[in-house]
Amino acid sequence: MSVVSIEREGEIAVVTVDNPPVNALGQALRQGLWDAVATLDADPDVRAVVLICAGRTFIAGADVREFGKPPVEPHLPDVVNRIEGAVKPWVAAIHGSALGGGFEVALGCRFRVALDGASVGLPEVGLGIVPGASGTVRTPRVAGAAAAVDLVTTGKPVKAAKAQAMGLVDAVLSGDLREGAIAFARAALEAPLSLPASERPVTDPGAAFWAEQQAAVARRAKGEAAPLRALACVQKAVQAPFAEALAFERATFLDLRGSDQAAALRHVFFAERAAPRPAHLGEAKPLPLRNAGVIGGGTMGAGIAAALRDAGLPVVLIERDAEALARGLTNLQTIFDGGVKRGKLTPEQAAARVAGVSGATDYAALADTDLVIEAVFEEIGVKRAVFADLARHCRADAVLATNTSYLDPRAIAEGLANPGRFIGLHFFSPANVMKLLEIVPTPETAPETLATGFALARALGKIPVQAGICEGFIGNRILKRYRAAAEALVRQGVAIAEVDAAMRGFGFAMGPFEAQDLGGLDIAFLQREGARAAGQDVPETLGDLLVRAGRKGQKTGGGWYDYAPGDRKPQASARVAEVLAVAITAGPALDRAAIAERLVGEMAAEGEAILAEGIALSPSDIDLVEIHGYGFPRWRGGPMHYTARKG
Ligand code: 3H9
Repeated sequence: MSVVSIEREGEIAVVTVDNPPVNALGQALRQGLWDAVATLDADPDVRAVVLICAGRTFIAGADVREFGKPPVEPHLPDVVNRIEGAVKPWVAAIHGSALGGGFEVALGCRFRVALDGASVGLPEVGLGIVPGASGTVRTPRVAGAAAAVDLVTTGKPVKAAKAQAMGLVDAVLSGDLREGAIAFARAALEAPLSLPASERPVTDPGAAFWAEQQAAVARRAKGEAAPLRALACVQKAVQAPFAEALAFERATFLDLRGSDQAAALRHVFFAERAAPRPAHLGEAKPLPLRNAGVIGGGTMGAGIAAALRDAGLPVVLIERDAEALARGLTNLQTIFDGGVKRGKLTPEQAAARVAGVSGATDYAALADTDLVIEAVFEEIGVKRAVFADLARHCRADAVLATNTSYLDPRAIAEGLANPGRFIGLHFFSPANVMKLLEIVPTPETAPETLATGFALARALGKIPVQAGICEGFIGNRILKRYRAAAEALVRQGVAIAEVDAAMRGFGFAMGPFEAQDLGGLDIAFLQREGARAAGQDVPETLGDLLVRAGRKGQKTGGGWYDYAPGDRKPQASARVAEVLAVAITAGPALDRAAIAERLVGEMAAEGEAILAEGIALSPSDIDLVEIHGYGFPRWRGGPMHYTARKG
């Protein structure tokens, strides 16, 4: 079947694009649109054309799968120009999302109408590129320079109503889009046509505006190249004739398309889309998820409960006594209050989220719960006692999950009746914000339980990654190696601040030592002490020396750095130098790039070991863990992609 079909409604032709799943602009679709212009221009009975899409969305953009290959004609900028140059005016009828090349096609149309709920945008910077088919050139001509800068440098789509207010779409429709768009086209024919986008005048906001935008975009972009290049395209579009600006945009697009950053971001794009539905789940069906229970209302438990509420699930929160329960409910309230303060929730929405949580101290409240997630203290005895209680009170088919980050889930589930329903679901703090969910089945976990873990991740909007059982699973195991490698550099004389600066330079928001100061050095210390007490041979770390000297991080006024009271700015510490002196010997000097290469190489090496042991199922899963759980810069693609590409 053709991806483009044409029907007539009197003097209006309707061109329907049907290229599942998202109507991406592959070669066949570009050709189909190209031919449709010629067909309809030649038809004397047609006076206007409605361009509409079948399926879940309007054209969602260029086909990203074609980006690694040589471009094939007709090229998209030519298709867009041809639609704009058609003798009959085209009306884009948008539902779902008109993104990237999809929105550029819509900009080639004389009019754009959108269903309420639809969105439009130019998300190309998220793929390490700039719009390549006139998005940066036509957008300022329909919506002005400031709106164009916002759209192309952030990549964030805007909803129909806002798009209309910005001038990006001409009308917002509700009800039947096809009928509404045909009626719009008929009415448009009654009035003089507006100018095509390429011929509209545009005002240059002036040098001060561009300087300000450059500073702001550079600050946000950190090491990412595309946002500043996109800004340069908009500036060119405002200051140069249309054709010259189009050529500039195209050259920038082609240059970036072959860049390391674009390859990395494409890798992440496909990894993220593949993660929620891994092929190995096969036919296993998830169990129904109508409600959930959370055991423990501490930071982690409250965060998990908030995430469940954000997804609309009613939650029962269990604590051991009334006082602890009150604290847990307060923690939840604080999370939703924060949402209101940041403008993410209305006070009514926050109230509804809180109202959907019922607190209890008696496990009997979980009698009809589909899924229970345990988030209590990391101590095996405490956790086992929780699961013994759950086994007594929950339905035999309820999924029972532990949020442990270090303990062996098999040991937690020991003796549990129906062990097929047990699974590890490792959230990252704050659990209502962080996107990563490590899903840890035991050898006895049933396929339906595993499928339910993935279904939960989809419902919560999280990125699920399956992990095998080992200490720290995927993420914390790599973190341990990363920290050890960072300490090894300090032992050979590299300054602590140099290591942190190197990793910030690489693209992390924080270096390994600053991050430990923020989170606290004591948790990992206590784990090592626990292992030592259990007879394991755990070598003394530099972190141990600091904790023993009373330096647990920012909360004690100092860790790897000193902090002035009330100030989070790390200051080099004479006391730290004194405490660590016994362990430091002078070694070869390393520049920051070499430090970052060393540490990322160590992460990738641990990733290789994890793969060889079957703890992770693919290198891209490891990349997702590092990007979504540990702040690895997305535009570097994750440690596995980065290291493989360097060869
Ligand atoms: C561009 O347009 C450049 C131009 O300026 C210049 C050109 C010259 N290509 O996300 P989902 C697949 S750059 C190929 O789960 P949803 C995706 O892999 C592009 N495939 O759906 C998945 O495949 P599978 C700018 C694509 O309903 C399936 O579609 N555009 C593309 O949750 C479903 O995806 C963008 O960046 C693509 N462009 O969300 C938009 N997009 O089923 C990217 C998706 O095999 N797309 N796939 O796993 C999206 O944001 C979402 O897909 C969308 C739907 C919001 C549209």
